[in-house]
Amino acid sequence: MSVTLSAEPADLDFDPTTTALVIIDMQRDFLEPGGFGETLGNDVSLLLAAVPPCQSVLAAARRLGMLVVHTREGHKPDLSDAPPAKLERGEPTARIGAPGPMGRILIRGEAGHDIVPALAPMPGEVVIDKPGKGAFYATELGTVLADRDIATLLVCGVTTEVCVHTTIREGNDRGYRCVALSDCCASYFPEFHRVGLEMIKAQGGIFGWVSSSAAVLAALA
Ligand code: TIU
Repeated sequence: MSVTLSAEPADLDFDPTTTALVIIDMQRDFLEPGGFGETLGNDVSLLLAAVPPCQSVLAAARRLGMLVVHTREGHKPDLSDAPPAKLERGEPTARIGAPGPMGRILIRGEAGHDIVPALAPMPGEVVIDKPGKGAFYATELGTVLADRDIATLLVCGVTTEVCVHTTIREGNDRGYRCVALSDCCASYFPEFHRVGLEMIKAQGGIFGWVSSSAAVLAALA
Protein backbone atom coordinates (compact mmCIF):
# COMPACT_ATOMS: atom_id res chain seq x y z
CA MET A 1 0.00 0.00 0.00
CA SER A 2 1.61 3.21 -1.15
CA VAL A 3 0.64 6.67 0.06
CA THR A 4 1.60 10.08 -1.27
CA LEU A 5 3.45 12.49 0.98
CA SER A 6 3.33 16.19 0.30
CA ALA A 7 6.98 17.25 0.36
CA GLU A 8 9.63 19.45 -1.20
CA PRO A 9 11.15 19.61 -3.72
CA ALA A 10 8.47 17.15 -4.89
CA ASP A 11 5.82 14.90 -3.42
CA LEU A 12 6.90 11.32 -2.92
CA ASP A 13 5.15 7.98 -2.60
CA PHE A 14 6.05 5.66 0.23
CA ASP A 15 4.84 2.35 1.56
CA PRO A 16 4.47 2.45 5.37
CA THR A 17 5.53 -1.20 5.56
CA THR A 18 8.94 -0.32 4.08
CA THR A 19 9.30 3.01 5.88
CA ALA A 20 10.94 3.68 9.22
CA LEU A 21 10.36 6.58 11.56
CA VAL A 22 13.82 7.56 12.82
CA ILE A 23 13.91 9.86 15.85
CA ILE A 24 17.36 11.26 16.41
CA ASP A 25 18.83 12.00 19.85
CA MET A 26 15.78 13.42 21.65
CA GLN A 27 17.80 13.11 24.85
CA ARG A 28 17.30 14.89 28.14
CA ASP A 29 20.74 16.51 28.06
CA PHE A 30 19.96 18.20 24.74
CA LEU A 31 16.33 19.18 25.45
CA GLU A 32 15.59 19.68 29.11
CA PRO A 33 16.02 22.80 31.18
CA GLY A 34 18.94 22.11 33.53
CA GLY A 35 20.61 19.77 31.06
CA PHE A 36 23.97 19.93 29.36
CA GLY A 37 22.66 21.87 26.34
CA GLU A 38 21.22 24.61 28.49
CA THR A 39 24.37 24.88 30.61
CA LEU A 40 26.23 25.72 27.39
CA GLY A 41 23.96 28.77 27.05
CA ASN A 42 21.50 27.35 24.56
CA ASP A 43 17.77 28.11 24.55
CA VAL A 44 16.32 24.61 24.90
CA SER A 45 12.77 25.84 24.22
CA LEU A 46 13.76 25.81 20.54
CA LEU A 47 14.30 22.05 20.79
CA LEU A 48 11.33 21.35 23.04
CA ALA A 49 9.04 22.79 20.34
CA ALA A 50 9.77 19.72 18.22
CA VAL A 51 8.48 17.29 20.87
CA PRO A 52 4.68 17.60 20.30
CA PRO A 53 4.93 17.15 16.49
CA CYS A 54 7.24 14.16 17.06
CA GLN A 55 4.70 12.68 19.45
CA SER A 56 1.97 12.99 16.80
CA VAL A 57 4.03 11.26 14.12
CA LEU A 58 5.23 8.62 16.59
CA ALA A 59 1.62 7.82 17.57
CA ALA A 60 0.65 7.45 13.90
CA ALA A 61 3.65 5.24 13.17
CA ARG A 62 2.87 3.04 16.17
CA ARG A 63 -0.78 2.79 15.14
CA LEU A 64 0.26 1.50 11.70
CA GLY A 65 2.94 -0.82 13.07
CA MET A 66 5.72 1.00 11.24
CA LEU A 67 9.31 0.38 12.22
CA VAL A 68 10.27 2.96 14.85
CA VAL A 69 13.95 3.66 15.50
CA HIS A 70 15.18 5.88 18.33
CA THR A 71 18.79 6.96 18.53
CA ARG A 72 20.95 8.27 21.36
CA GLU A 73 24.32 9.92 21.03
CA GLY A 74 26.68 8.72 23.72
CA HIS A 75 29.70 6.75 24.75
CA LYS A 76 30.77 3.87 26.96
CA PRO A 77 31.72 4.92 30.51
CA ASP A 78 35.39 4.15 29.77
CA LEU A 79 35.20 6.37 26.65
CA SER A 80 36.86 3.62 24.58
CA ASP A 81 34.46 4.36 21.70
CA ALA A 82 35.14 8.10 21.69
CA PRO A 83 37.96 9.32 19.48
CA PRO A 84 40.43 11.71 21.11
CA ALA A 85 39.52 14.34 18.52
CA LYS A 86 35.96 14.34 19.88
CA LEU A 87 37.00 14.22 23.53
CA GLU A 88 39.43 17.13 23.41
CA ARG A 89 36.90 19.69 22.22
CA GLY A 90 35.10 22.17 24.43
CA GLU A 91 35.88 23.60 27.82
CA PRO A 92 37.34 20.89 30.12
CA THR A 93 34.31 21.11 32.42
CA ALA A 94 31.92 20.64 29.50
CA ARG A 95 33.64 17.81 27.68
CA ILE A 96 32.24 14.38 26.97
CA GLY A 97 32.57 12.26 30.09
CA ALA A 98 32.85 15.24 32.46
CA PRO A 99 30.31 15.48 35.29
CA GLY A 100 27.27 17.41 34.07
CA PRO A 101 23.99 18.45 35.65
CA MET A 102 22.32 15.14 34.74
CA GLY A 103 25.31 12.83 35.16
CA ARG A 104 28.41 12.40 33.05
CA ILE A 105 27.98 14.19 29.74
CA LEU A 106 26.94 11.91 26.84
CA ILE A 107 27.70 8.71 28.74
CA ARG A 108 25.40 5.72 28.34
CA GLY A 109 23.39 4.95 31.43
CA GLU A 110 23.47 8.50 32.79
CA ALA A 111 20.15 10.33 33.30
CA GLY A 112 20.95 13.02 30.77
CA HIS A 113 21.62 10.39 28.10
CA ASP A 114 18.02 9.11 28.34
CA ILE A 115 15.38 9.98 25.78
CA VAL A 116 12.87 12.54 27.10
CA PRO A 117 9.86 10.83 28.75
CA ALA A 118 7.40 12.25 26.18
CA LEU A 119 9.13 10.24 23.44
CA ALA A 120 10.26 7.24 25.48
CA PRO A 121 10.74 4.09 23.37
CA MET A 122 8.12 1.38 23.78
CA PRO A 123 9.13 -2.25 24.30
CA GLY A 124 10.11 -3.74 20.95
CA GLU A 125 11.15 -0.46 19.37
CA VAL A 126 14.72 -0.20 18.15
CA VAL A 127 17.11 1.97 20.17
CA ILE A 128 20.42 2.68 18.46
CA ASP A 129 23.30 3.88 20.63
CA LYS A 130 25.64 5.80 18.38
CA PRO A 131 29.09 7.19 19.10
CA GLY A 132 29.01 9.61 16.18
CA LYS A 133 26.74 12.25 14.78
CA GLY A 134 25.39 9.99 12.05
CA ALA A 135 23.17 7.06 13.07
CA PHE A 136 24.79 4.64 10.59
CA TYR A 137 28.41 5.08 11.66
CA ALA A 138 29.55 2.25 13.99
CA THR A 139 25.99 1.05 14.68
CA GLU A 140 23.68 -1.79 13.68
CA LEU A 141 21.21 0.57 11.97
CA GLY A 142 22.05 -0.56 8.44
CA THR A 143 21.39 -4.20 9.36
CA VAL A 144 18.15 -3.36 11.16
CA LEU A 145 16.82 -1.50 8.12
CA ALA A 146 17.98 -4.15 5.64
CA ASP A 147 16.30 -6.91 7.68
CA ARG A 148 12.98 -5.07 7.32
CA ASP A 149 13.46 -4.11 3.62
CA ILE A 150 13.20 -0.45 4.58
CA ALA A 151 13.41 1.98 1.65
CA THR A 152 12.27 5.29 3.15
CA LEU A 153 13.26 7.08 6.34
CA LEU A 154 11.09 9.74 7.97
CA VAL A 155 13.63 11.59 10.08
CA CYS A 156 12.91 13.65 13.20
CA GLY A 157 15.05 14.88 16.05
CA VAL A 158 17.87 17.14 17.08
CA THR A 159 19.79 18.96 16.02
CA THR A 160 18.81 19.64 12.43
CA GLU A 161 22.24 20.61 11.13
CA VAL A 162 24.24 18.16 13.22
CA CYS A 163 22.93 14.65 13.90
CA VAL A 164 19.81 14.86 11.73
CA HIS A 165 21.78 16.17 8.77
CA THR A 166 24.63 13.69 9.16
CA THR A 167 22.18 10.79 9.38
CA ILE A 168 20.29 11.95 6.29
CA ARG A 169 23.55 12.30 4.35
CA GLU A 170 24.62 8.82 5.45
CA GLY A 171 21.21 7.38 4.58
CA ASN A 172 21.12 9.10 1.20
CA ASP A 173 24.47 7.60 0.23
CA ARG A 174 23.19 4.18 1.27
CA GLY A 175 20.20 4.46 -1.06
CA TYR A 176 17.43 5.40 1.35
CA ARG A 177 14.82 8.00 0.54
CA CYS A 178 15.34 10.36 3.46
CA VAL A 179 12.64 12.80 4.46
CA ALA A 180 13.29 15.44 7.12
CA LEU A 181 10.11 16.45 8.94
CA SER A 182 10.68 20.15 9.43
CA ASP A 183 8.65 20.79 12.60
CA CYS A 184 9.87 17.53 14.16
CA CYS A 185 13.48 18.70 13.91
CA ALA A 186 15.10 21.62 15.71
CA SER A 187 18.35 23.40 16.35
CA TYR A 188 19.73 25.74 18.99
CA PHE A 189 20.37 28.02 16.00
CA PRO A 190 17.17 28.83 14.06
CA GLU A 191 19.18 29.94 11.04
CA PHE A 192 21.04 26.62 10.93
CA HIS A 193 17.69 24.79 11.11
CA ARG A 194 16.32 26.79 8.22
CA VAL A 195 19.40 26.49 6.05
CA GLY A 196 19.90 22.84 6.98
CA LEU A 197 16.47 22.03 5.58
CA GLU A 198 17.12 24.17 2.51
CA MET A 199 20.30 22.19 1.84
CA ILE A 200 18.47 18.86 1.92
CA LYS A 201 15.89 19.84 -0.69
CA ALA A 202 18.09 22.02 -2.95
CA GLN A 203 19.23 20.88 -6.38
CA GLY A 204 16.22 18.63 -6.90
CA GLY A 205 16.58 17.07 -3.44
CA ILE A 206 20.34 16.60 -3.24
CA PHE A 207 20.08 14.76 0.11
CA GLY A 208 16.36 13.97 0.14
CA TRP A 209 13.04 15.59 0.87
CA VAL A 210 11.56 17.99 3.42
CA SER A 211 8.03 17.49 4.70
CA SER A 212 6.13 18.08 7.95
CA SER A 213 4.25 16.27 10.69
CA ALA A 214 0.93 17.50 9.27
CA ALA A 215 1.77 16.10 5.85
CA VAL A 216 2.72 12.72 7.31
CA LEU A 217 -0.45 12.58 9.39
CA ALA A 218 -2.51 13.43 6.30
CA ALA A 219 -0.74 10.77 4.24
CA LEU A 220 -1.23 8.12 6.93
CA ALA A 221 -4.84 9.04 7.80
N1 TIU B 1 22.44 15.05 18.40
C1 TIU B 1 23.21 16.08 18.04
O1 TIU B 1 22.88 16.84 17.15
N2 TIU B 1 24.36 16.26 18.78
C2 TIU B 1 24.98 17.46 18.92
O2 TIU B 1 26.04 17.54 19.51
N3 TIU B 1 24.33 18.54 18.42
C3 TIU B 1 24.66 19.85 18.55
O3 TIU B 1 24.03 20.67 17.90
N4 TIU B 1 25.61 20.20 19.37
